[in-house]
Amino acid sequence: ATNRTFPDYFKFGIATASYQVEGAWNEDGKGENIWDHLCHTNPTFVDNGDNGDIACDSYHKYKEDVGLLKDLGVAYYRFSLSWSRIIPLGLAGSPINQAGIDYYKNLIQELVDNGIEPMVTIFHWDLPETLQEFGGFPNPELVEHFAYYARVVFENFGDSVKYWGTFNEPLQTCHQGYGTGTMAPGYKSSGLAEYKCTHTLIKAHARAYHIYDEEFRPQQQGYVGMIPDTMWFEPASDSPADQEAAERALQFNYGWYFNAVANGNYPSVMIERIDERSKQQGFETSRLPKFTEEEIEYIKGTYDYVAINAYTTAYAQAKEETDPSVISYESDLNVDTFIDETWEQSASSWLRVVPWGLRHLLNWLSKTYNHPEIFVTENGVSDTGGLDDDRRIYYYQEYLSNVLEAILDDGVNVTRYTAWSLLDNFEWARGYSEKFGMYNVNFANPERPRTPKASASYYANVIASRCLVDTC
Ligand code: GCO
Repeated sequence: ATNRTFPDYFKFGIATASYQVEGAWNEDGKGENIWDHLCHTNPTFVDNGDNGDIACDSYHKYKEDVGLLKDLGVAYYRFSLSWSRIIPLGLAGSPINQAGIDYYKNLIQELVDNGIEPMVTIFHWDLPETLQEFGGFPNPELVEHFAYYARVVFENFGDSVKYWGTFNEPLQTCHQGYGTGTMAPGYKSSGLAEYKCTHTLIKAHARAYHIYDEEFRPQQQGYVGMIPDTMWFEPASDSPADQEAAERALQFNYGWYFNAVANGNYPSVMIERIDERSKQQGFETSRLPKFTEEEIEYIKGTYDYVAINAYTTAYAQAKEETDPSVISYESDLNVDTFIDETWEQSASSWLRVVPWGLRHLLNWLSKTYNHPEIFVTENGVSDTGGLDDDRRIYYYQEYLSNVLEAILDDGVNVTRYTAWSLLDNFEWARGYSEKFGMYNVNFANPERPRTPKASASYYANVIASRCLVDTC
């Protein structure tokens, strides 16, 4: 790792998400969400039949969590709001749950009192179940429901919250939620419903951005963005075909969302390929929905910062065109990916440790979106447990070193870094088996005690010294 130091303006934070840590799934008027529903009705979906009913119990232990944040010395805490805790039915115009509002007001106040800035994700996957019964994100009416929710949260929390993220990893919401069916609501419709999902979601994002702009920004003076994710795709060779394949993979993963936010529309490579394949498949209109000119104008530029959740890397290689009879997102993209077996494996099948990938990705973002301010909104690694998490320390040290090199050597304007995660927590379909926390949580104990791992003191040191090694 480099022995240079992070600039003074650079901020370190750490993240969690409502369903993964809060618990209290049916307390104080909270409505059911799609993860509650999935865990309760289909327990084999999640490893060990785990669920988020209690999770880390952060709903009751938020003061203790803020104490841990204080120990780390982070500048900010990125957490998400549970839609159905605030609006139990999720529907526009439906009742607001004051106890839910109060919970987040208390958490925010506790943060502010401790000098920690709240950075709030409005939606991190826990859609109110009622909205799923209306079809979920593939239903365009969700734009209105989300707009109602966004207005409620800006109104209630916007005096203290200056950094907002509308949607966390929308790729996973749409691709895994409605494409592969590997995340709630577990709906499988690859190459079909997932495109409709994204269409709604982008309009909902733009709507929330404009609501903020028009009704809240003048007094609240904050920043609103979307929080998409991608892995880095490294061309398998320097052949033009492999380079194109890698770029196409980035566009289908990140550009699907952020090209829309930045430029108002899907990446042209997606439009061309999906239009063409849809035609070959006999569809009357493309499987990729179209934005009108007016919508393009409305969506374009709806961000105040560029965010990236990134964990890992794969090689991307060109491949023969897939038979047009196959309708799927994967064949619309049509890229082979593979990894280097020597890359260290984490406890998550999809996560190999490839520190240089993050530097390449930050450079790609900077170049592709015109040298914006960039926040790393998630980065971290899983293991199977234990307090001596030296591989996690190694991960943070090397990934942060690449962030610093991107800043100092490549001139990329990265101003924030957010570790995932504060606590071991509910890792979606993997339940509690994959641990991402800097603090261990004993899930066998109803008190859910937290214990710092070695990585917590490493990160606290980095934050205090702005340095990754002993010798800055
Ligand atoms: C996200 C992430 C987190 C995961 C983390 C490790 O959507 O922000 O999926 O919720 O826990 O990425 O997989």
